[in-house]
Amino acid sequence: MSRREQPAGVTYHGLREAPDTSEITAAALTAFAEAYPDLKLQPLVIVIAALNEADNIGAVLDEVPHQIADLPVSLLVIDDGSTDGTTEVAQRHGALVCTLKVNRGHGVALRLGYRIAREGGARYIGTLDGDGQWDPADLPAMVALLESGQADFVLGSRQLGQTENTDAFRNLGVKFFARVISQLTGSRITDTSSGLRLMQAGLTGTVTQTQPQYQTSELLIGALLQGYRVAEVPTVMRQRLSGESRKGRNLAYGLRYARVIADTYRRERRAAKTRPPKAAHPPADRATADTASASQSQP
Ligand SMILES: Nc1nc2c(ncn2[C@@H]2O[C@H](COP(=O)(O)OP(=O)(O)OP(=O)(O)O)[C@@H](O)[C@H]2O)c(=O)[nH]1
Ligand SMILES: [Mg+2]
Repeated sequence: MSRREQPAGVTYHGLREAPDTSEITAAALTAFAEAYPDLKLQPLVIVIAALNEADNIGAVLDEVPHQIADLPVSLLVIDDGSTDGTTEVAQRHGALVCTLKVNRGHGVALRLGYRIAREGGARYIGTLDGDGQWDPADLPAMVALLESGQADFVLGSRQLGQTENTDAFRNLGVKFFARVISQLTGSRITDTSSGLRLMQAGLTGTVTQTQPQYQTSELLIGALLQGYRVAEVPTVMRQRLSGESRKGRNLAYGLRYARVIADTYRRERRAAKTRPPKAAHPPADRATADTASASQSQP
């Protein structure tokens, strides 16, 4: 069966976008624009990609305050080809929902969300997962780091905080990849695959992103090597509210994750060589990063 004929309900696992991705996302955008003709987004947009999270997404959405650190919040769910009614549940719980007809991957779904948020005028974009693992209670501290000009991109770190995940292999992987990315980029990062993130909206448009699934490290490495300042705050990563990880087996996941890191690093190093000097295109309005957790790349 060709990828084009992939039926609804099957998860896309390729390391490159499926050939029909732009067609599928364009159809989703058109339907979204028709569903929300007078869309007005708030300055802070929380983007949640969800694949078959009907049992969890309601609680996730209910937990996010309408206002975070004085910023009004819009909730935007990208339903990534779910077959369990995720879209309807998310709508009932107050989110704007953009629905992909078939699953095209976590990265594709998030990029669609970033685009809608940017084009809708968001100042900051945050991410959470649709399974309740990341706690929005940490968002005010993250907003403060952006608002005070100390960072452009803030990660919630389970390593600085705590994880309730008891999978030793997965926890070792988190530590290992943090070391690898820290070594490669010259910036101390402790959690490279956090789903709790907050960033300047513009960053999502200037960092190259192509990964259908393994999007966290691609965005992070790209941002660091472009000179964006990345900070971390401690967070507690919880257990999934219900259901199984959508990520597949640990070893295959780890190997694919490693490959994405290597490919992204090579690509971004090459791009850095042809980029104009940093001062000519500062990524964002900035002051000197001075927190213990803030780091800046030395590309
Ligand atoms: N894995 C995966 N997740 C997707 C996809 N599209 C959207 N998602 C959502 O992305 C979020 C993260 O997926 P999870 O499978 O929980 O992955 P994870 O949190 O990194 O890994 P675990 O710690 O094993 O839960 C969830 O909200 C999913 O519903 C997809 O194609 N694949
Ligand atoms: Mg999860």
